[in-house]
Amino acid sequence: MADGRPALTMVPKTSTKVPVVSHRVLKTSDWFHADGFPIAVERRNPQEPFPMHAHEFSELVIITGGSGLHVTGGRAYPLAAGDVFVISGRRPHTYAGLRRLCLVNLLYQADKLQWHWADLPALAGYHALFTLEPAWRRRHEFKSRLHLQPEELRHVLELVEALDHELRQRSPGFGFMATAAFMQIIGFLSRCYSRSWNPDARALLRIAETITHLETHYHEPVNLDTLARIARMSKRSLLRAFHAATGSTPIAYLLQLRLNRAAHLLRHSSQNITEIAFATGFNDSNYFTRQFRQRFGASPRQWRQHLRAAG
Ligand code: RM4
Ligand code: NI
Repeated sequence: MADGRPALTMVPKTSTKVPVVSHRVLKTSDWFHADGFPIAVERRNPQEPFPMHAHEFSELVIITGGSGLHVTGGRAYPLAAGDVFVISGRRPHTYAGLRRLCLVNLLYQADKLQWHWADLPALAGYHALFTLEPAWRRRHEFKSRLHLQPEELRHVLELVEALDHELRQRSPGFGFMATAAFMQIIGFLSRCYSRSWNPDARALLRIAETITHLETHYHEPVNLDTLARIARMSKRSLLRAFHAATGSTPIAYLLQLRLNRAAHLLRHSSQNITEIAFATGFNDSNYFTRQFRQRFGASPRQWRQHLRAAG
């Protein structure tokens, strides 16, 4: 185990326990082009043994063939062609039991990409794929991962090829085209997730639907009864599930959304502070100002003045 790989040779049907080993952290500067563009494609045909690691960036993995185990959080999960999952940088992971496991890694720097855009947050599969499944991987034993049908896999690989082509050419406009291709991949995979029929994925989608409800109704009063009805759960179970998945309560999540939206309007609109408070679902502008100060360390007025002064 000198290289950090657990000694596993058998491929079991469900997850198995494996020892937790130390890991290194892959650096953004080693894996992305020197021009700083925040998306890279790495194909592994096949994946060679690679020690336990985490990254400064995130990784979307598409399994294209062969078999092996995804090892993370002290567990090992069997992989097959069509499996798709997200590894946010901080989680140590590796592969084991490799039998010509082939995959595509889409490496991306989430903080540099403006992809949380247009109506993507209204797509339940997006929250399930990028937030909920990674958070619930262990609890759901990886059973809620996205699994593509063969024609879906074929299609996404075509999109990956278009992305890869732009990144190889790097001709003027490549950043625009590659970002567009990446967004198509994200949108397509999120829709595939929304169509999942497996019960564990459906369970995550019900929580994801409460998130999309918050994302699209933040400017209206939202109550827990409505969310519980959407999730088809008791309020108690919803609170527990929501917290396990997002680390927050629906109300705190909503407040966060409203404040972020308000910060955006302070910057990009000419509406006054009371108008912005109402437009983002606050019905009391004093309460809004208090919450805003707590979150951003400045009052809405100071925040706006500061941004204007900074140009
Ligand atoms: C490795 C392996 C890792 C990935 C790096 C970029 O071969 O697939 O998971 O993070 O490539
Ligand atoms: Ni990795």
